Amino acid sequence: MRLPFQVGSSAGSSADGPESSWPIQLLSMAEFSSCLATQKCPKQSTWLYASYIYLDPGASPPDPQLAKIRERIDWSGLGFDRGLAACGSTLWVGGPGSKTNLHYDAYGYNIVFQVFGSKRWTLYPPESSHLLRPTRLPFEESTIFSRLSAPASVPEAQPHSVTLEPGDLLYVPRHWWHRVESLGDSASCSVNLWVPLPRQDAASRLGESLTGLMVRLLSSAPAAAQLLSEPHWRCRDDPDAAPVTSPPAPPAPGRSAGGPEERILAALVDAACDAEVLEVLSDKFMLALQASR
Ligand SMILES: O=C(O)CCC(=O)C(=O)O
Repeated sequence: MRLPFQVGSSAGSSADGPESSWPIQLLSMAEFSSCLATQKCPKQSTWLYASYIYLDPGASPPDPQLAKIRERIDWSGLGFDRGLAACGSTLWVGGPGSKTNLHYDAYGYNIVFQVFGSKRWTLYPPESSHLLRPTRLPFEESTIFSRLSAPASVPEAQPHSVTLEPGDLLYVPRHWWHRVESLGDSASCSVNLWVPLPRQDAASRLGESLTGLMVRLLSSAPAAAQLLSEPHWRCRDDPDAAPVTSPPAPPAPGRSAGGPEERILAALVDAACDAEVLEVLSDKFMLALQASR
């Protein structure tokens, strides 16, 4: 079995933003261990992280070794159905310095078990959201990243820090922001379980569906090209901007924007995905739906 390891840079880079897209290297566990042991690959200034490895057999082609890991996961001591919970678990295996940028998960709550190595979790309450500047681009249905590359510079966001050691269990309440980094010189491994809260999450799921719909509509070539060729889309603070002469190629959903038209489209999608806009849209959508019955 080979797992997709992100190869990140400890020194930070342009990819170290809210929507990091580190190169991926497929490695077996033996290759990963030997990389860490020899420090040849990666070099010391980089880190390796196999993150978000879903153990749900339906999420990826069935893998006998992942199935073996799944069989050994047992959350029943916490009252969860053994089989169901194991299928909903996710595996995280990283080398020294590996990390996950600041984000919150849109649904449910989270339980994390530290298997080996240690990790520092920095958590912020949902009330600090306005300080942490959520971004919705690229659109991803359940992980909402922060635009901040240095959240430590916002102490008023009330960070809570905890270090997980092997055998520790962490409960992450719904909508709490978190940033996670591996500590020390050895590898770390944790397993987590996102527990759905269907009643509380119903409104978020509707909002997310509408966001997805808007992103797809706005990113669909003819509609976006037509819309963005209108002169009023040119930035107000850039009156001399060259007119749009040819229909712009819209960015693929989930891609960062490049040229001016893509930036306008990106800003438009971002604005449309704003929580307040979505709340109004969800309410109006439900009313319209009821009226149409
Ligand atoms: O362990 C990590 O690096 C991140 C885990 C995480 O974001 C989560 O469990 O929601």
